[in-house]
Amino acid sequence: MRQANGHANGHANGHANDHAKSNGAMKSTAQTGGQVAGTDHTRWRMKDDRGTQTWHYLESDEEVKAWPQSTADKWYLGMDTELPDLSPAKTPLQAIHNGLAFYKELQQPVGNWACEYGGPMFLLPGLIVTWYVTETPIPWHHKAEMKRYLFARAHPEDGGWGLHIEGETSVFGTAMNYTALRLLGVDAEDARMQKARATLWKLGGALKAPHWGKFWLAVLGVLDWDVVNPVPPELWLLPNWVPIHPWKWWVHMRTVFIPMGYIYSQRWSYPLNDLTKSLRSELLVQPYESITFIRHRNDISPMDNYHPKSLALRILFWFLVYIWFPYLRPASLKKKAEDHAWWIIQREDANSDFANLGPVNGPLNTLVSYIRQGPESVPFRRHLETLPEFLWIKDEGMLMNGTNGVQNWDTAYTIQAVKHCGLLQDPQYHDMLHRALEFLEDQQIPEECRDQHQTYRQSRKGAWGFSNRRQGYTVSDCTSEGLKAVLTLQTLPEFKALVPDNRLRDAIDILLTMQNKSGGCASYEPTRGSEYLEWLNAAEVFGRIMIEYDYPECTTAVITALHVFQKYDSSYRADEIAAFKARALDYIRAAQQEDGSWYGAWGICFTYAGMFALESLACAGETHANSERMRRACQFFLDRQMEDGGWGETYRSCETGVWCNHAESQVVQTAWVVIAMCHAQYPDKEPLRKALEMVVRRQQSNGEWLQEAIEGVFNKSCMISYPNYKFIFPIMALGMYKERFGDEELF
Ligand code: LAN
Repeated sequence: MRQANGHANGHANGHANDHAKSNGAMKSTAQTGGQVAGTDHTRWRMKDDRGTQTWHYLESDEEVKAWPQSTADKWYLGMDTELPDLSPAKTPLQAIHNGLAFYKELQQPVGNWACEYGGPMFLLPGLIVTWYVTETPIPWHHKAEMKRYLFARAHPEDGGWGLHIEGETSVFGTAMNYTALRLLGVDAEDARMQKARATLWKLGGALKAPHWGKFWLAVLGVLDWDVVNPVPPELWLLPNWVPIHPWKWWVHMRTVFIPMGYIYSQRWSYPLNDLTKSLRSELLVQPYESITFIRHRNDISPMDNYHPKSLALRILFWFLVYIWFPYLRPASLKKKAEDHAWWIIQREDANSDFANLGPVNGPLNTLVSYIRQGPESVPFRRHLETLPEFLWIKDEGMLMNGTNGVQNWDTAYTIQAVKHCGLLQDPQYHDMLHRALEFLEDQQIPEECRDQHQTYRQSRKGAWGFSNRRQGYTVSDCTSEGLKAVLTLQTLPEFKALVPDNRLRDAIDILLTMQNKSGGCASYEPTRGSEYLEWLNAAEVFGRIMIEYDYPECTTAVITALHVFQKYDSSYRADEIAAFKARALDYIRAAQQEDGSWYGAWGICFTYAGMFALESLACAGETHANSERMRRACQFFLDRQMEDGGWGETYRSCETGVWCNHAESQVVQTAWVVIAMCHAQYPDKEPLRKALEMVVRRQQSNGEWLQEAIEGVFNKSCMISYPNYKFIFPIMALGMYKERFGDEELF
């Protein structure tokens, strides 16, 4: 397997033990091959204001003095955390305490855990193009660190970039990141740029980019709009019953489609200047003037073509390009469609306080506000203020996160990890847990969206989202994990009941809306459209994006949340809850594959989904002893256990749907399997002991674990990092093993 970088996931966070003691910036610059001047990493601070996270660079010594760098900041930046060495762990409990001693120091004062959420390599360029075309100045320190990051993440051999940090070089990755570096001021004759360019040319140049790449380059004025397949905003004007109406699409697709449609409809481009003119010759293999752009709409490099466009979509595009736009579309309809798109955008901005659903529609909405209302307008200004919430800095430089953080998700999971260790009532963790509870209380979404139905939004009052309350999107499993975490803590005498019953019930009301006919649950909403909509998937680089699907992960979260709630309050909507659970469990059973496994959509891959599915089955009383399903699932894992006791699969499992062994076992995936087997009440201690021996041997003397391969995924083809998983899941696995087999020495 080729990797985009010398190391799997950067040594993103961690390696306190072998880390240079002094200035993080100097160390990282050396690590990444030098040449790009960085900033002084001792001057970066992360501010967490009720879950709104932003990075600040302190330029004066006074500021530095007044705002000391936290341990968490140092860890994010890959600097020495200076946390002490602890007595070496031999038993699960010792390893848990050591792990928590470190991890607890990473908690933010407001109660949540934070971390880098990088991996995708197509996000930062969208932001940089948006800043460039709106002539937004970029602070020098951001610029410097973004350059460092992009160079650090270039492929060591061919100098290009992939779709994500571990992916193979693609036209999308290379054309976009090359462009981003040029917009950040890097010279075209820089040796690394020459190398990247040669690679891009070998792949056929920017004409071979997928749809989203062509779109951004058209915005920049480097490609002609004719090369971009249509994004017709008038689809929003169709009656709701039409099967392809965008309200039925997966929420990420439709919220990206709205501003893209607006910009496409306007064919808005930045006026040509020397730089963009030069980019035309740098990114294209043939002279710009000689190209008939309209003929290259469907040109795409094989490296980028994960989901080739269907014949139906190509015919639809042909009709739109050659008939609809030139001959049929009345100007009044264009205006109506654009006005409507703008109206929805304004609602999305208002309902998320400009945080926006994600890092793609955030910059796009910014650009629409600029086009529509100008550089001085309030919406545009507000967008500029919130966009930095997507930025993150680490040892390698500055990147754009996949969301505006992981706040609720990692915090809810942390509480549950401690629960599985039986340590919720241990006074040394009281303060940490209390603050985590306070955070979750504060982040439950208190009200419905404005114009909820006209904007096709799912209910959200009582929900938790993945990141923070401001972003404001219900997620089925985030609501479930939030609810479980809250109930787990506040039903203990040591904690106050911060979330009152009516709000717990609101969360249940939300969950009860989330079930599909199949019994399964999807991510943000129940599935709205038919799977045939995948024929309209124009993004090429992603799979299964057009609609919501059933996920064993999300379904399990809901099942277990309902289960926990039933024990707490057996009267509220009891029959509906029971029926929901029964149907959801049937879905989980049906989703098991022949070989005993489940395919994971949000973590890599079978190890991740297996952990959830077995928790569901355990909830229904199935065990290794009484269930053939459980036995098959355990056997699937046993057959794949590695020499050293661990498990490891690569991201190729997600792309191909077939288990792909990693060259090395992975701490996080090993923990997932141990958790799964504990849920199954697997009777034989030995394979699990051996697995945890490996996990504990990899624990550092200060209690932390180091970053290994990337953990998460979305849309089958794009990987994303979950750096806190290396604490949460080993701790949870050690806890569950200890509860089951006792606290004897592991080795
Ligand atoms: C996420 C992150 C969290 C994730 C879980 C909660 C883990 C999952 O169980 C449900 C789905 C969800 C909420 C999820 C959906 C897709 C996201 C938002 C992401 C993987 C993070 C980034 C990704 C988003 C789509 C990235 C932007 C790219 C586009 C193609 C629009």
